[in-house]
Amino acid sequence: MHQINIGEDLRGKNREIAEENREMLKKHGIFSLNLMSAPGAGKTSLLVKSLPMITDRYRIGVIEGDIQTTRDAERVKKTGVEVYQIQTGGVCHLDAAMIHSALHSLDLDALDILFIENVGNLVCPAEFELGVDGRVMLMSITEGDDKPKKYPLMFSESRLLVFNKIDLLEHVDFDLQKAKAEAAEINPEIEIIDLSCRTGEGLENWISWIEGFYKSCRG
Ligand SMILES: Nc1nc2c(ncn2[C@@H]2O[C@H](COP(=O)(O)OP(=O)(O)O)[C@@H](O)[C@H]2O)c(=O)[nH]1
Ligand SMILES: [Mg+2]
Repeated sequence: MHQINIGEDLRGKNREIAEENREMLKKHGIFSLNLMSAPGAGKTSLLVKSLPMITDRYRIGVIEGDIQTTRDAERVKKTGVEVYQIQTGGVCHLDAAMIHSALHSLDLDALDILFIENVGNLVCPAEFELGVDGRVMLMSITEGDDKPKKYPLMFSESRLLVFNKIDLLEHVDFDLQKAKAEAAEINPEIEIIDLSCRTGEGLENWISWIEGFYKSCRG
């Protein structure tokens, strides 16, 4: 019996469009990162805090993915960077086609770095390639140190794991070493940064990581 695997078909089509995005970004010399996390881990906070630290050196664009509202886009716009909002209307992740139409709306010749804030969700965003240089995952220490093994795909697909909200460590039962060990078991290559958007601790490391990776991708 002939069966069509809709999931595989969808992901195959997505991968093709992701490759077109990759080519388009490469052609314009744009370095790009896909930020993923559960809702509330601090993706928008990280952008708002760190973009002003690099806008003197790079021309930045941000694609904001949300199910509803333009709230995050409005927060990020205040930093003065170019922001494009995607409202998925219920879809729990960004896909390559959504990014493709965003790329056609942005002035790509005017950008050096593109950040994509994915929809807050620990599962679906990891399944859809967008065509970027790297994926970054944020996990806040209020989410529980058992999450890496419960949601392994996002950990295995990410190049960098940012543990955010470390200012709250003394208030929650979160074993940072245990969470790091689990993440490293899933993905031995993963790089890790401890950070607090609230106190600013770790922001310099995040900026150095971006610049190091940027240079390795774009010379
Ligand atoms: N205590 C603390 N709160 C944070 C930190 N980073 C973000 N938050 C708060 O967490 C909430 C969700 O942050 P947001 O950036 O909107 O998360 P997003 O949904 O991943 O974009 C907001 O109320 C932030 O002020 C942090 O490092 N420490
Ligand atoms: Mg957000």
